[in-house]
Amino acid sequence: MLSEKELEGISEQFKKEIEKIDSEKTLNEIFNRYLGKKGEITCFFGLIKDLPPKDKQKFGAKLNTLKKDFLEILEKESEKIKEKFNSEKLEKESFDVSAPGHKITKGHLHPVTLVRREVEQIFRGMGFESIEGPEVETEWYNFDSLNVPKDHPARDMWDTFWIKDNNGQKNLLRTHTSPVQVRYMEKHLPPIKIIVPGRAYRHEATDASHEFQFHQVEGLMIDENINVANLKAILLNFFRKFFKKDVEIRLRPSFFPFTEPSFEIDISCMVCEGKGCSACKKTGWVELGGAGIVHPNVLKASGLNPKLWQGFAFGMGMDRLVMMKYKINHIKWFNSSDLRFLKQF
Ligand code: FA5
Repeated sequence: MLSEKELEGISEQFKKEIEKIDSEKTLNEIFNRYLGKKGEITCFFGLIKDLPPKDKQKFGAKLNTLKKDFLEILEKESEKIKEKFNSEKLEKESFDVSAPGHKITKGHLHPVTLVRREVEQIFRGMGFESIEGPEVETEWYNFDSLNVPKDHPARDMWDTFWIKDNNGQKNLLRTHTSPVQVRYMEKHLPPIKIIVPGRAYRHEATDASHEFQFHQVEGLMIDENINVANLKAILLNFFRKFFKKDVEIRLRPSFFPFTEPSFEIDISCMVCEGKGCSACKKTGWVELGGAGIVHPNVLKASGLNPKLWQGFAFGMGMDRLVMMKYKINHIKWFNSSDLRFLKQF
């Protein structure tokens, strides 16, 4: 039965219980007991409808005031609990503001990235632009456009990761950076002076100088009269700047379907200064990449007239450049994530 006496009783009882609050848990219990879904005040609201009309408004107002007072009191108690909790936490966590802080260790660039940036900088100084191309390549760009038709034995030089066909096109992880030559020449008229640093992939048995995933830097220079002497001058200038030494280079006759004539680029061994050691297999020379004069068929496949334009291309192993520069004896270190190795750069 809803009466003034009843409400006064509840109010008294509430005030006594408030004194017992010492935690979030007891606070919630008291809230539920009075104001929760089945709390006493909530139930009283449900009784108003049975009162005679003259009492309805009176008790309704009283109950609302009571509810508001209860909520305010509980709110204040909640604040007190939070303050108590925070000051206890601070006491436990007190720290010495004068103690030296922990130094945050900084990451740094991978040696291959360092070398890539240096290579780009040196070539930029000679007027070459640095270009990128896709690592997932089509059969056309990786082989056919480079004068390597289907069933040509030269394809066997590159053990290949074929991946899913797309729109009837055979796709692969590019085996070298040379496809970017054609991609670039299709869209740009000579004079052309670009380098293309990037990853290449081959399904390869790995050893000290071979990985299945490695880096190359391609070079391409096309104009009216570019010849092997220009190639040699550019390479020599590059190597001398890169190794900061008087490096010798040797162009050894070789074969690539996309260049004619073709060469292997050798440099005098950096480890023994050309005298002969284990790194150069006692020859005094180390092979760094391939090069040559761009084959007329490649110019045609790119939409350029070979009667008007000619030039050279080269493709060097970037990992090999890093190995020579820092005298690293195995290519496996580059992807090993071994901090003992990486921290040296
Ligand atoms: C090529 O890839 C030609 N595209 C190079 C070229 C470009 C010739 C333009 C003519 C004109 P080759 O397969 O020889 O050629 O690779 C070139 C260089 O890449 C090698 O000399 C070597 O330094 C590096 N290389 C090749 N395979 C690997 C490998 N598995 N791991 C690390 N480096 C490699």
